[in-house]
Amino acid sequence: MKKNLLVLTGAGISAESGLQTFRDGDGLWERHRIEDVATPEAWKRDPQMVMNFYNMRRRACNEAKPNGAHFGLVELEAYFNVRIITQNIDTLHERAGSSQVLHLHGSIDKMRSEYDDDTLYEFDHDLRMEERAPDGGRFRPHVVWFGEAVPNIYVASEWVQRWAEIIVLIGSSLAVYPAAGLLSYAADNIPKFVLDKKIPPVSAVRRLSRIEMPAGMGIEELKRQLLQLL
Ligand code: BV8
Repeated sequence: MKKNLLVLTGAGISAESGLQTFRDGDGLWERHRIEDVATPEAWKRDPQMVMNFYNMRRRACNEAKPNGAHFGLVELEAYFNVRIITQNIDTLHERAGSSQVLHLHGSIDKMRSEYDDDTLYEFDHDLRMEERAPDGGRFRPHVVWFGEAVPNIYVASEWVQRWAEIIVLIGSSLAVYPAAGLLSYAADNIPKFVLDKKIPPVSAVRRLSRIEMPAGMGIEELKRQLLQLL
């Protein structure tokens, strides 16, 4: 019987695919703080600027390729039931072949009408201001902006508290809530691993193994340690 392995990922797992993380550099884009660009207020104030930001992100995501860390998680599906909860809006986990991926903060390949949160449209090209959804609403990226609720946090918390038998955190600074709080819901007695170029503040987490390496290289060490649990 395969054990349930839950993997929480952040921008760091996509860094070696060439995608900018939020913390590397100075967290700025065109001299704006990301928190000031990725908000409903920014969208109301200057929709063109916000659209340019997401068109730039979508082009970068489309050009990026999954890296060894993404593929390593796919390989683990032979030994574990693997579910991934990602904060990333890129779809590199899916493109690598992972079969169960939950996007906490949405995904860059989808749009929705400003009038309807539930109908999603696949989008792989630059959005132009004059484009409208069939219901006449302006298109907006299907991502969770700062200040917006995180609808998938409830499912994510269930997976952490009720489903996970092993938890792995890869490439997140644990700076953004409520995503950052997920690890704290995990049962004390289950084994946990953190793989990061620079281990984030996780001192309060019990039964934690630290692998302080870039994800593309550290994934092999992570797999070695996980397979010892079989
Ligand atoms: C909400 C989608 C309420 C958009 C994103 C004060 C205190 C606490 C909380 C708050 C506060 N003020 C405001 C808040 C709440 C706010 C928040 O947490 N703000 C932060 C800035 C303090 N949160 C929210 O607003 C959330 N909503 O609270 O709603 C509510 C409830 C009901 C009704 C209405 C409202 C919504 C937050 C979601 C925002 N959207 N993304 C987009 O992407 O454009 S967040 C975005 O930033 C990501 O999704 C991710 O979550 C976060 C970045 O974090 P990481 O992924 O960890 O990346 P980071 O760059 O930080 O770190 C990279 C890591 O990788 C590092 O550890 C680094 O060492 C490592 N690394 C780098 N290279 C490598 C590597 N590791 C391995 N290998 C490498 N090669």
